[in-house]
Formats: sequence, structure tokens, C-alpha cells
Amino acid sequence: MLVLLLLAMLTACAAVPQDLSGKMFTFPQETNTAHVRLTTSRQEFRAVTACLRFFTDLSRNYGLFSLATPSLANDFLIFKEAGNNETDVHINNQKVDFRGQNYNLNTWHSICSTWDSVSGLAQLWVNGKPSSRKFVSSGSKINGPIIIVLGQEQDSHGGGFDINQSFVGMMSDVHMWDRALTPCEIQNYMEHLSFTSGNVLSWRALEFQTIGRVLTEDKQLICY
Ligand SMILES: *[C@@H]1O[C@H](CO)[C@@H](O)[C@H](O)[C@H]1NC(C)=O
Ligand SMILES: *[C@@H]1O[C@H](CO)[C@@H](O)[C@H](O)[C@H]1NC(C)=O
Ligand SMILES: [Ca+2]
Repeated sequence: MLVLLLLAMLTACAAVPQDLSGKMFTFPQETNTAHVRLTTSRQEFRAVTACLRFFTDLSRNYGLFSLATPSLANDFLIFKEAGNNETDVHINNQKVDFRGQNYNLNTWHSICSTWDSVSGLAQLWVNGKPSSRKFVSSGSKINGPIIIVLGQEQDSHGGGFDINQSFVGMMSDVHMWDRALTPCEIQNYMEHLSFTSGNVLSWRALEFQTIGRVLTEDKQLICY
């Protein structure tokens, strides 16, 4: 009974939104278990934008943002390929690749991906630079129950993690919207100017649960 009560309390705690301004998630170890699960009540999307900032020294491939539904493990996925020149965006298990947006190791990067089902186009923004707008999937929607995971790439709904696709490093400022942001809004995010928080996921009111060794730490700022 006590255990049940404790479990209920822990679950309740996990659901309380936290303001993570000035914080980051640290993924300090290569595992096939450690991850963060993000919770939202929104379950149906005809358009999305997801933005986050990350820091890593990985040159192998890894997942940056993994949204799965029971039938589609890659219903919305941002996936970095090995080497440094290709990042894939998957929608409804369809993949499109964006090339030539290489980013250096050991420095913070801002990344956003947009998609809308009317045009079917996805676009990837890296450090203020847009990609070509490319077709990935149209006329469909992302339909929950959704599970959103940071730190691992889902090959099944909430699982199927591969240690060789795990993320090691830090992540911050994760936001998600149910529409494609305008280029101006994306620039504002990337340049740390004022922007409207995500209405699906907001770093300023994030409902999340960490599993395994993931730390919530103060973002390290450079002193002048
Ligand atoms: C990535 O592109 C750069 C030039 O932008 C090139 O020098 C490098 O070889 C490419 N790396 C890979 C792994 O393709
Ligand atoms: C991960 O990569 C290492 C080194 O390339 C390899 O030895 C190992 O078998 C891989 N593990 C999985 C689960 O694929
Ligand atoms: Ca995988």
C-alpha cells in the first residue's frame, strides 16, 4: 500500500510542469536505456515544429528528437547521420535527408524542423540557416498516443533503443508547436531573442520524466 502510494506520488510529481529556463539535460554516458520522456496532452498534429539546442562530440549517428506512435516508430524524428553532413527528418515513417548543414563538435547548436501535411514539405534549420524545402509526407497526420523521447531513438513505441544511436552530450530549450513556424520566428529562437514558447512542449513548463542517468543541470555560461 505504501509502495503504491509512493509510486502514485512519484508519477504525480513527474507530471508537474517545470520551468527549465537556464537549465540543460546532461546525457553523460552511452547506454541503451538513459532517456527523457516528454509528456503532452496534445495527440494529433497536421503540422509540427520542434526546436532544441544541443552540444555533443559524437560523430556517429544519433537521434535528436524521437516521436513515436504505436504503428509508426518514426512518426516525427530528427536523426543525425554519421559523418557531419547529413541530418534526416522522418514523418509518418517517411524519410527526407538534408545535406551540407555541417556542425562542429563541442559547441552549442540550434536546430529546428518544420513540417505541414498540406504541402507535405519539411525544412530543417541549423544555426540560423535554412535547408531546401523538401517533400516528405502529405495528406496525413500524426495521430497519438504519442511518446516523445530525448536521448534515445525509438524503434518501437517507447522502446527499441540502440546504444549506437544514443545521444551523449547536453540538450536545452526544447520546444514543440502544432504548426510550422515562420522563418522569422525560427530566427528569433535561434538568436535567443524573444519567441513564443511551444504550445505542445515548452521548456518553460516542461512535463518530463528522466529514466536512467540523465541530469538536469544549470547551463554553463561563458564568463567574460
Ligand atoms: C562534409 O562536407 C565537408 C565540406 O563541407 C567535406 O570536407 C567533408 O569531407 C564532408 N564529410 C563527409 C563525412 O562527407
Ligand atoms: C555498437 O557499435 C559497436 C562498435 O561499432 C559494436 O561493436 C556493437 O556490436 C554495436 N552494438 C549494437 C547493439 O549494435
Ligand atoms: Ca534505431
